[in-house]
Amino acid sequence: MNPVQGVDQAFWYILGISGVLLLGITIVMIYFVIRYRRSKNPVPSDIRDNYLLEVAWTIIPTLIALSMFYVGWKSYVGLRDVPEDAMQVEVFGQQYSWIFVYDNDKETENNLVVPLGKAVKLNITSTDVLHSFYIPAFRIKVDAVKGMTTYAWFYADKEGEYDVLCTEYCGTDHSAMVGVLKIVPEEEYQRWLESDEE
Ligand SMILES: [Cu+2]
Repeated sequence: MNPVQGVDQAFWYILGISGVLLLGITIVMIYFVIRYRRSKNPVPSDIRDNYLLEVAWTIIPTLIALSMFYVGWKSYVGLRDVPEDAMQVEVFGQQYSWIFVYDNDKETENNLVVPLGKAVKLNITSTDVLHSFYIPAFRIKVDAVKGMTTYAWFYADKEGEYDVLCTEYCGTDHSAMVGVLKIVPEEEYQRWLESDEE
């Protein structure tokens, strides 16, 4: 599965459960406030020990929490498991731009071009301070740390242009540390890769 779908599924699943709980708890709370208000129910009943109820309210929320963990874990594994045929690009974060280096030593600034239909692995590091490499459209966000290589991957399945951002405050021009990801047809990519065009 494309990790974008995995992340979105986890998001909607957790949001959905949160919504159901919010509604359910609020409705029951409002009902109790009205039904058991002092004028209707002046003497509170003293209820003790309900074995079945206690087991139910322990087990059901545990299962719900575990199911959220499972959906989240699956999406995380999707983001970390790089397909073997992925092409690789080296990424350097620096104050204040992203540098991309290709197999043939072509180097670009703030301009990541990849061919349509390919899995792309980005090997990410920093030349100075902490940055964070972020492409919202592909749900990837990974720290760029000096002296360490982290990675992210995405499946370039839609032609177009997408934002590349730094999402870790890295200095005065952090907000200007913006690049673009261009997904283009294979032939156009090859032509670009061999050319001097940035
Ligand atoms: Cu930065």
